[in-house]
Amino acid sequence: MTKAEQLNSVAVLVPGHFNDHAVERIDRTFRRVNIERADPALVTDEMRRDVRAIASFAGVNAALMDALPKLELIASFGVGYDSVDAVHAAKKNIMVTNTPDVLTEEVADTTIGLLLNTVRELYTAEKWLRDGSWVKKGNYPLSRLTLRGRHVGIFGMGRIGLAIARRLEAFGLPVAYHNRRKVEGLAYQYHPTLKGLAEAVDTLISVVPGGASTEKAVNAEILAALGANGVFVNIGRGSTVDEPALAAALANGAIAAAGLDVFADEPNVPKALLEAPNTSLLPHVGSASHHTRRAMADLCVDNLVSWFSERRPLTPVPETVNVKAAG
Ligand code: A2R
Repeated sequence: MTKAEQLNSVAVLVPGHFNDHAVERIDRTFRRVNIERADPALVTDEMRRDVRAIASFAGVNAALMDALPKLELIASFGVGYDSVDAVHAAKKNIMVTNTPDVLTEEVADTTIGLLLNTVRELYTAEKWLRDGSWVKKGNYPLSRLTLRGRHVGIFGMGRIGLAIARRLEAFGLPVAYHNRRKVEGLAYQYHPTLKGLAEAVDTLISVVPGGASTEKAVNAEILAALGANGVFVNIGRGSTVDEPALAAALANGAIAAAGLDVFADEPNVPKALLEAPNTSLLPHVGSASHHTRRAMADLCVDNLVSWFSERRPLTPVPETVNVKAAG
């Protein structure tokens, strides 16, 4: 069997709708097996016998891994992989890969757009022009908030956090951050606690991964510490925020405004956030351009190719770095 024929015989499970470019590349190289959603109840005997990899946007839980005894690799599409049980995968010697770096600049760009839109009300101002209010009522009211004079705190100074910080420097804004560990050699002010960071700044940008360690970390106490002039922006994961507490803080003036690209139960957005006059809301579009999604698709499929031809991953997640390919 040639190498190409060998790869062609590898069954790759693709749950639900997937990126078109990734699907094209998988079809050219592997044998794609579709399943309506990532649900172990839908696994057939044939899948149980053949499937060696999953390529997915969606979460992969322990039960789905357990239902596929030949599974070697989960190639997750996106940098955040909190919906994949990577700890369980490591225990079962299953490799998990994600798509870091290739989306960093796009997500940082979106963050700046969302921040500006939140403080300068650009969406509402454009609606004012389009609905004829400019002609009928005159100038759009001055924005209550501004970026000028703000002090920004980044919760999650990783790859994307740093790209956001660099952009904010160009805007002339001081930056501080909170991670579990200080980043050596980085000049931005470090705060060992999220509360300490929130107290020190008036603009908080959350770009941490989802999962247990960040679950509802941005709560009523953190928002109160941010203060009445506070602006909160979330580009990381919705699970990081206590959404009812955020809605209350926006309603009672504990903070001034919020810009959100991610939500706890997507695509459902709490009514209180939808109806609040001081929110700017996006449907999880941080990395969502053709350019960047294509680069993510390529990295996702390159991980499949590397694993099944070289027996090594390109971008393993930390939990599975020690997983070794058999044979
Ligand atoms: O805590 P550290 O030293 O591991 O720093 C990471 C920080 N981080 C946290 N900070 C405070 N409390 C936590 N429980 C916590 N967990 C993680 O978040 C690190 O500086 C940052 C994540 O950076 P990277 O791993 O480089 O990820 P990247 O590419 O910036 O993407 C961040 C997230 C994704 O996971 C998606 O949820 C979203 O942005 O697209």
